[in-house]
Amino acid sequence: MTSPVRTRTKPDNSPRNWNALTVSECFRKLFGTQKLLVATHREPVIYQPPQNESPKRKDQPKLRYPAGGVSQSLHRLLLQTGGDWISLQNSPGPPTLSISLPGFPATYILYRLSPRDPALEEGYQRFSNDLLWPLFHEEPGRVGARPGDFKGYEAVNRLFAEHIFRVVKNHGNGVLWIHDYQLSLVAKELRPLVSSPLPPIAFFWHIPWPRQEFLVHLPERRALLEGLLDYDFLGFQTALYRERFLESVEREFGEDPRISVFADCVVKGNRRIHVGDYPIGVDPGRFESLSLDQKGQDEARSLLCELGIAPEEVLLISVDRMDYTKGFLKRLQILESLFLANPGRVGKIRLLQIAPLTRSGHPTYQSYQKKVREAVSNFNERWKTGTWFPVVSVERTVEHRILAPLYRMAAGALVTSTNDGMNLVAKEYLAAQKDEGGTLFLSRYTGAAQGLKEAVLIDPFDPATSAAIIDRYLAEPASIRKGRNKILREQISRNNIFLWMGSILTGIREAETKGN
Ligand code: ADQ
Repeated sequence: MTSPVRTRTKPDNSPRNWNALTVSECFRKLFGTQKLLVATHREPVIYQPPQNESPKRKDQPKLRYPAGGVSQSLHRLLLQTGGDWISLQNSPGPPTLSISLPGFPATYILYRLSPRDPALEEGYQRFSNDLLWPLFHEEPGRVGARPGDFKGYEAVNRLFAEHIFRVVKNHGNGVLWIHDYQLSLVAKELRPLVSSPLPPIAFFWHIPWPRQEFLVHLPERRALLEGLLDYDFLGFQTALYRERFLESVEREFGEDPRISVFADCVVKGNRRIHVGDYPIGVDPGRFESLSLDQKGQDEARSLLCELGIAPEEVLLISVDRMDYTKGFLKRLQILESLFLANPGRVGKIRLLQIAPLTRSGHPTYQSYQKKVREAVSNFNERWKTGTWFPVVSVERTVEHRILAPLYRMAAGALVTSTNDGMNLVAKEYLAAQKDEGGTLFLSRYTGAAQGLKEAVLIDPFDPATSAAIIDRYLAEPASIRKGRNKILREQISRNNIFLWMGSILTGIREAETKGN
């Protein structure tokens, strides 16, 4: 097996400034009138059945859109290009929905899968969320899967593959784009079903790729890696994760003469699998204009008032699902260190923590969420003065039109993840800082920190130093903070979600050409 030095040059991803339109033009140029097929674990819409079913007045069902930035950008791409989307069904309604929006030229079909066997689905969920999620975030202590769960994981991946097979047969899609750790075996399950050549199958891994000493805790690691090598194109968030993945392939298949690892690909027999890093971004223009919208600002101010936060208080904001990888307890330790080191901050600086519950039917999450609530309540008890207390928690999703002005009003954003594939909140916060000097305090263990070199980095495992950094940088002159934001905002403007999509679509086409 060869193992050359893995240096690679980035392709020239012209045009320089990508936007929604250039991505759909890029798609047309590369794939003509062929359709895109996207597969994700979760759906891009939330279906609300009609409220009123009386024979006289029949309401229409409504579609709401979840807050996640990635699924909404892919959703808008499909509304431009047309295509198909396959997910597990997360809300009521029919098994197929035709999705269109005023102002968009195309319609796409959403296929909503429901595994027939609940035991297999439970195994799939456990393998994904109790094994892959903790191990790939390097938290082996939280692993809770059971032997046999892999069967469920394979079965649900097969269900996706069977459905994709039927759609591709009917629609002749030009490219298949599968997402994230729940669906790593779809290509492997799909290939045996098809005798004619398949369109290129791309896969994006949204979470970190761990160090080998954590991967070895996964008994099914070879099956997982083999599954990934059945894709034609593999994308990771950062060069570090790409490099670790290539190293895992070398370690696991070092003796296999059919497999060679190169800087930007793995060759397996007569197949070439492109492996690249494509840091995901946000739609900065959207966040900037939402942050400046008068109505949204008024609603954000009312929310602060409702929560008892006065306009003159220094506000720190954190926005994340209440997941253990987001470092909620470490965040409190940092605040504790801040108050101990600088008691003058008590009564003057507040943390607004917007933290919708996630996976809350799950015992690990139930106990983590209980712990976070207790820790916040004890912390508030310890540091309250009169009616003032330091941490305000909102355990629900806040719409982006209110969230963006809140980002703008906050003097700082605290991102305390102990491990995070990218972290889009960091980039959303910067996008909302037009002419503002709000400081992003970014955990060094995020993919975002690997790209945003000028950001103020903190270490959630070192609360005292992180607190000192926060204390110091909040006191910086506005001109310095604004100067830093200018540089960071230029970076997130260039490396936006559209560049991510455009680079991947271009990369898929290039990989296909090289592979033939
Ligand atoms: P997540 O772990 O979900 O994503 P993140 O990247 O921070 O994390 O994205 C969260 C998205 O949800 C953001 O768009 C944010 O605005 C939104 N969101 C979170 N809480 C919200 C709230 N209370 N109200 C409204 N919106 C809220 C996974 C990986 C990440 C990777 C992304 C994308 O774990 O590392 O960055 O995929 O690849």
